Amino acid sequence: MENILIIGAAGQIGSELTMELRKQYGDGHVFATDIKEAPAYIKDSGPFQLLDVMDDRHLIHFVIRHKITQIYHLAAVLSGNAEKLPLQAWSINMNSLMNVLETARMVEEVKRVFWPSSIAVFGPGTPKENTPQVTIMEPNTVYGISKLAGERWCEYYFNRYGVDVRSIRYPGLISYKTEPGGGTTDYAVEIYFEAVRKQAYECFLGENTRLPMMFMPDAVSATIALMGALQDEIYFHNGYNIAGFSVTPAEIEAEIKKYIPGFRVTYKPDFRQEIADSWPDSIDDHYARSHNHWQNRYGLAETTRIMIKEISKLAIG
Ligand code: AKB
Repeated sequence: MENILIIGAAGQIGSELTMELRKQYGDGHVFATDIKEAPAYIKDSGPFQLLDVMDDRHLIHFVIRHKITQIYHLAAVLSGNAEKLPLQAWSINMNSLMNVLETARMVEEVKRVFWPSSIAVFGPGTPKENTPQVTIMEPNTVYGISKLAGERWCEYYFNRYGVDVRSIRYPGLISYKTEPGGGTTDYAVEIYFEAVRKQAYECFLGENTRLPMMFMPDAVSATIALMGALQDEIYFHNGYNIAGFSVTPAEIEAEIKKYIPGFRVTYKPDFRQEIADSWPDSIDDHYARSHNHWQNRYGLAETTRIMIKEISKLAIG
């Protein structure tokens, strides 16, 4: 029997992953935690508790008390916010990961750990098109440096202590249930909400900034496929490249205009433009597809159709 701990369950990925894992493992076996309150659907469908992953003693007690067998550690300071407070972001991103890895090393019942990496591990020197799994990695953002260091630690804990930690280099994630906060790819969520709410959006990236993106159901299925794979199918314990579609703000704008013809976007790049310019345009993910038996389902057109439909429902209430 599996007992699963989700750290960061109130966040963009956590809120959707928690619900999917509850379907698969049973509501009572998926323990949602966060430092902030979670949405009602998380609290009403299974156990939820406030937990600060920076508090290592509380974390280990929680894991022992609830006989946790798998940990999903999803809490992080994203790229834009990390540039505003570099030392705090470094401390939170690294120390929280170390607390989770140490807990998994010490508590024998913990069999598997998931920790999200990001396309931010790549840098200006990385090939931009179809970025390979193994390539030059010289990130120049605090967030990217913390993700690359985290990848190295994950692999170290696997090689040295046998902690079965698995990871995905998420692209920008597009979703309507919980909005992200503090990331560079956040524009690709905001643009849909503002299109429905105000028919206007001021974009903080330039119109031709191409970045890899993915619709949340694909990210959730990739994560579950990776965590369900047999141990000898997992070759990379640092982080798998995964790809959905590659898109610019202007292309999303054009797609949204098919539903909201009066939608207007103005482009006013800020400090996040430089971050976006250092990341890949598109990703080669053939290892994730063959090792984890996973395939993405959503492109820009289908993502846009669903985003507009679901956000319109939310707007009506
Ligand atoms: C961010 O923009 O910081 C994140 C990411 C790509 O990891 N969404």
